[in-house]
Amino acid sequence: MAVKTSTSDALFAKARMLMPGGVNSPVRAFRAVGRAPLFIARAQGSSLWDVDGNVFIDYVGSWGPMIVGHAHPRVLEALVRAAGAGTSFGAPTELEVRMAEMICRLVPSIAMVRMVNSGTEATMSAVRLARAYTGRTAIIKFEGCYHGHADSFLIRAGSGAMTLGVPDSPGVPPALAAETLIAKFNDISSVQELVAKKGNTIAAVIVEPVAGNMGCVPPERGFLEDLRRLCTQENILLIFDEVMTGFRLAPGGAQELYGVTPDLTTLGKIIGGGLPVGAYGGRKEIMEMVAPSGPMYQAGTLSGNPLAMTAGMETLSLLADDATFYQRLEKKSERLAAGIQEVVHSLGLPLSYNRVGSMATLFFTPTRVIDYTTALTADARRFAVYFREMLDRGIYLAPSQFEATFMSDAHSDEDIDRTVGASREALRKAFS
Ligand code: KE4
Repeated sequence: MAVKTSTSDALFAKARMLMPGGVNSPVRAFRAVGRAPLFIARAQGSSLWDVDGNVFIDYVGSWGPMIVGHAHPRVLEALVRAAGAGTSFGAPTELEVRMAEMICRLVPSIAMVRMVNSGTEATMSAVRLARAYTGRTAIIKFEGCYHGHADSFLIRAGSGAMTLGVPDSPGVPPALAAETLIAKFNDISSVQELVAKKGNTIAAVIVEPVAGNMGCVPPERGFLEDLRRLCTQENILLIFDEVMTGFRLAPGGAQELYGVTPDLTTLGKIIGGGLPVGAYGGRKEIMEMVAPSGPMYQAGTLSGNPLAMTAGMETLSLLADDATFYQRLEKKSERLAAGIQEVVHSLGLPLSYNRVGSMATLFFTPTRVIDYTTALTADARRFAVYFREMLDRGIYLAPSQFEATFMSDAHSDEDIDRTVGASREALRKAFS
């Protein structure tokens, strides 16, 4: 039964007059799933309530940050306490020292870190730093990977750009776009070819170690190791964009899970516990190039904001200080994966499922999705039917075939079993 959404619809009509597409980030507009977006009133644990009073089990989790669940009491308490002391000073605080200590402890490849306000700021700054450190100008990214909306990344980008079919954005100067070389995810020979042609102009390779922005696409065995070896031998910096995977796949992120060490790491999402935070960091001799200790300039009025540091540190301590956190998350994620795959198998449907830890995607293609090309074989229209049918059954998925869904510690077995039951009915509808 379709959810009642008259209040959301009225708000959306007003929003469209005031904000491009009625949203502050494109993928929220539900353009790819053929219905208007829901306006959210509040969230708690694994649940979202929209402004019409409908309640949903949430698998977006603000696109990754809400790994401990929405409105966690410890995070809220800490935030209230911090806000009472003031919301921003534009001056150093002890909180930033403690956050930096925590990041360097959890991610050993980060010997020095700079806090910023978004994942885009983190990746944009990391690329500028790589260019400054190497004196080179070109970068390699992978088609279908998304590193935020800085000019250099909007070439064959994933996430909303891929969802809306605009992987290359207008407004990016051709001269700058030419400095972004495109390789194929999971295809080391495509990287070797670029290095053979342009090796001594390439400052960095930036990669999502587990791609989450063309849907969830794991690295094939040896891919990350080959990238590491190639970058080392060519004096190219390897940047792991762990904005999505950081603190999600393990306390030390994908680099801990796969045992591959990048030169620089970018972080976001979970590190802010739902408040705007990003970070970039790595080897000291690289990071000391960043102003004011070095000549590479990067700054931010609200970088290291005390409220964002508080929410982030409280969230990180809930992960890092809980010996069974990641086992619990894996059990929940495996329960959902097994349930969905059993439904797909019992209905004999031509779908494939990718999962790494608590990030996963059900692809509407029988093809095993290993890169942008295979991701594009998915039937996004049929996915849209599935999305709408799940929404009508109280399950809030990522509104795009080319995004990952996220499990949190707040999801119960009952939530998961309800999701599996709803997927059986929704898949029947999508294939009827
Ligand atoms: P932000 O600037 O949106 O904080 O982070 C950009 C970014 C960088 N790197 C990776 C691997 C990312 O996944 C992201 C942002 N992810 C998307 C969702 N796939 C954000 C959602 C949105 O654009 O609204």
